[in-house]
Amino acid sequence: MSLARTNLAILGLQWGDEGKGKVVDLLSPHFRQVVRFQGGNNAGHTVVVDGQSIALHQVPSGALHPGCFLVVGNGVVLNLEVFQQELDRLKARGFDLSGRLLLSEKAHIILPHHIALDQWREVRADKVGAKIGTTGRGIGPAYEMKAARMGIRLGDLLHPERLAERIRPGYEEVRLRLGADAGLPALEAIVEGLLRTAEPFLPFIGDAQGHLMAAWKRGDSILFEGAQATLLDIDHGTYPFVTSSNCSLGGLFTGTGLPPKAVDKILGIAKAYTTRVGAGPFPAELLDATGDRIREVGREFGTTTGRPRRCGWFDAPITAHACRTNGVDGLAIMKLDVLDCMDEVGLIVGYRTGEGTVTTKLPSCAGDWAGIQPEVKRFKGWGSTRGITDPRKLPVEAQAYLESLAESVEVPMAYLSTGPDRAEGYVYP
Ligand code: 2SA
Ligand code: MG
Repeated sequence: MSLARTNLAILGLQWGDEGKGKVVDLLSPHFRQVVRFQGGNNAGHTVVVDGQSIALHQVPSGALHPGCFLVVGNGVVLNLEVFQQELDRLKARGFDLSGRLLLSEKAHIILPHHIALDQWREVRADKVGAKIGTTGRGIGPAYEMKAARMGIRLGDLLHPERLAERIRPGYEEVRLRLGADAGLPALEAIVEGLLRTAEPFLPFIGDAQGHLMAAWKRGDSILFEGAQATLLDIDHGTYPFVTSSNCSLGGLFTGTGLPPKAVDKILGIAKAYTTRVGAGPFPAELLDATGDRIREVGREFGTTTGRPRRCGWFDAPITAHACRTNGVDGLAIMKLDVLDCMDEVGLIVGYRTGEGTVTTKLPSCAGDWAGIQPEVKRFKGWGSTRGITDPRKLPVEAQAYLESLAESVEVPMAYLSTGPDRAEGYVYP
C-alpha cells in the first residue's frame, strides 16, 4: 500500500496510544494538509525527533514539518489555554505555525465549567463504582454541551458582545448540578478569561470545511489524523467506557465536512501488544510481571495525565473489529521491539465464553465482557528487533508472530516500527 500522495486517514485500532503521532510525523512531509477531526486535549501524541520528544495534544502532528498546513476541523473540542502552551513549546523548539494553521469556526471550546463537571462526575461515579477514568479535561461535557445545543464555537469568539449570553445557559446548568459552592469561577470571569486567551487565535479562525474542499479539488494531498481509537469510539467502542467522540472513520466526515470520496486510503495503527488507560473491559490485560514489564519497557504512561497504562497481549478480535469498522487498507504495527527478549509472546485469537465456545465476536454491552476469557496463541520469544529496518532481517520467531498477527485481522502490513525514532521502521511496498 502506498502511503504517500493519496488522501490518507490514520486511525487507532485499539484503545489509543498506538503510536499514531510517529506515523503522522513520518508521513507528513508527503502531505500538504494535515487535519485533526475529533477529540481535544485528551489526546496525547508523542513525536520523537533527533532523540528529543515533543508531546502534542491538539496541534496536528504535522507541526514539525514546515511544508504542512495544519487544520483543526469542526469535530474537535479545543482548550485554547492548552493550545497556546503547545504553540509556545513548539516555538521554543523553532517550529513556527503562523501562516499555516486554520481552526474551524465550528469547532467547540472547552470551558472551565466543562472541566469542573467532568471531574465532579468522576468523583461521584467512583463512589458507586461507575468511574470511566476520563482524562478529566472536560472533553465529555464539551461534547455533551454541543449535543445539547449549548456549546460555544470558535466562531462565537468573533462576536464578543454576545459571548456571555451564549455561555450562560450551559454555565447555569452546570452550576445547578454542582451546587453554588462548587468553586466555579463567575460567568464574567469565564468570559473575560476566554476573550483574553482567544485573542491570539482570532486570525486563525475560519472556514475549515471550505479550505479543505478547495484543497481536495485542486489535488492537495491530505492526511487525516485520528485521535484516541475505535475501541474508545462513542458508538463502536466499549461503551460506556469510551470517549465522547467518533474516533473511527465516520468521525472524519462529520468532523471535517468532507464527503467519503475525499479519502482514498485508510491506515490503521496498532501496537504489537495492547494497552488501555481508564476503566472498562480489557480481556487482554496482564496483571502480572509480564504486564509490568511491557509497561516499563514500552514506557506505557499517559502522555496527557501520566497515568500508568494497563498492558496485555495483542488482541486480534478487537483489532479486527476496528479494521472492519474503518475499512482499513493497511496495518501499521508499532513498538514490536518492546516485546524483545521475552521467553514467549501471546496473541489473543478469540474469547472463550461461559459455555466454553471460542468466539471472535465482541460483546456489545460492557457487562457482558466480564465472563469472557481470552484464548491465547503462544509464540516463542526472540532476541532483538530494535532498529531493524528490513522485515526479512527480523528474527524468524518475530517474523512468524507478525505474520500470524496480520492474518488474524485480515489486513496486510503497511508499516512496521521497531523503535521510537523516525529512522526505526519499515514501509512495506
Ligand atoms: P475522556 O477524557 O472523556 O476522553 O476519557 C474517556 C475515555 O477515553 C480514554 N482516553 C484515552 N485513552 C488513551 N489515551 C488517551 N490520550 C492520552 C494519551 C491519555 C493520558 O495519549 O496518553 O495521558 O492519560 C486518551 N484520551 C481519552 C480515557 O482513558 C477514558 O477511558
Ligand atoms: Mg496518546
